Amino acid sequence: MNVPMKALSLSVVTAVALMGCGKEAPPPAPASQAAPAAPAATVVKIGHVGPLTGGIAHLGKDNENGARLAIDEVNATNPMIGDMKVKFELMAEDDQGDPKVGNTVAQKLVDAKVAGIVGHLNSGTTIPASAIYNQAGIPVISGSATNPTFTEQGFKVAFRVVARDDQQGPAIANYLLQNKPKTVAIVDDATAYGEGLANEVEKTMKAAGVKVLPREKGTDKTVDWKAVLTKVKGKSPDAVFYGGMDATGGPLLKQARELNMKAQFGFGDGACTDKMAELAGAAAEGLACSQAGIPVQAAGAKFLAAYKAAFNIEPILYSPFTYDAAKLLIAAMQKAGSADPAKYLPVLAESNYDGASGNIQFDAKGDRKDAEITIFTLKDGKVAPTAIIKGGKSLTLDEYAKAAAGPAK
Ligand code: ABU
Repeated sequence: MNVPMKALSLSVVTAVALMGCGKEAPPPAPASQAAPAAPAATVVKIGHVGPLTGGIAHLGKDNENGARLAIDEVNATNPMIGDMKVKFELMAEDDQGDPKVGNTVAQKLVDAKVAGIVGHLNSGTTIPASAIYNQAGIPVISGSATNPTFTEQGFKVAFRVVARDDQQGPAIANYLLQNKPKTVAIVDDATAYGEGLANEVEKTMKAAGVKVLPREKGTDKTVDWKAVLTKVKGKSPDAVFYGGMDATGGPLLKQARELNMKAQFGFGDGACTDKMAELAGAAAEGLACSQAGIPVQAAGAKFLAAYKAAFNIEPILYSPFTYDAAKLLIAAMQKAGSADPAKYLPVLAESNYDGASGNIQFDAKGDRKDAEITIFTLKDGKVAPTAIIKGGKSLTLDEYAKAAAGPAK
């Protein structure tokens, strides 16, 4: 369904002159003497959704920071859409990583007449919420949801700027296969992301002739993995893959080493952060993990410096991607000369944008063309990139930068 321009209800910013330092403001000048009012800016709302509470709130905040930085930067340029002066406003919402809350928040953003959405963080919230955005005709770009279903529903409004789990799963599985495991255990957190990624890893392992043990499961809140791990240890796997986020993966790895498990561990992007060392301590050393894009340290230098200056912390994982997602929405509106989703959506679909995470173009499904996958190992308490896979080639960080495939900004 298309949303007509007038339905966007773009409100007018009221300019408020701050009258000096605790002193009372002088009486207003008579209308005849007043300086001509500056042209008012029209507010264009952009939604961001991710978990801002719970175990992965740090990742939700990182994603939100990326979108906020993009919007603040654009606002500082006195942006225009066509001949209209605009101010972009971020409506940042917490979906707690819960699909039901995600749907409630999605409806809230639709009711607030946002022009576009960056989010959600989790595949399990993004997939159902995308049906609500699709119904309303509002574009949604996720900077982190990797489950293929998001862009397999035929929704013209759905886009992602990271790779998919049917690309990431084979990549991390093939990395683990280099050690020639004979038996592999796979554990997941029963979410759309964790289970879906685990399925992709299992497919690749089985195709390589590896014996895969019956699947073990937890939830996205499990922090006591002892029963699962004791069962797995009894079958002596050479490698263990976990599909889940860092808040649950950290305790899993710590408890595995406490049980003296020697297997090689491999995780996906949701658990491929420096938080692993914080949660698992020395047990995290040697972990192999993947991310569905370039490593954060390979993001554009301008972005990295601006993020640090704005938030006084380093970006964690997918903030370069949510930064790009917000800028993509805005660039499409400006190119289309309209914040009406029906008008700028076709322009967004044809984006050719050089962002902090590299060049972004979408395929017909809304997936990022030629998306990178990075393989990391955890060393000295940090996830360190060992290979960036692009276009079927495996590159070191230096080779990637030299190949001019890197971000332009
Ligand atoms: N891709 C990792 C975390 C987000 C998700 O897909 O659920």
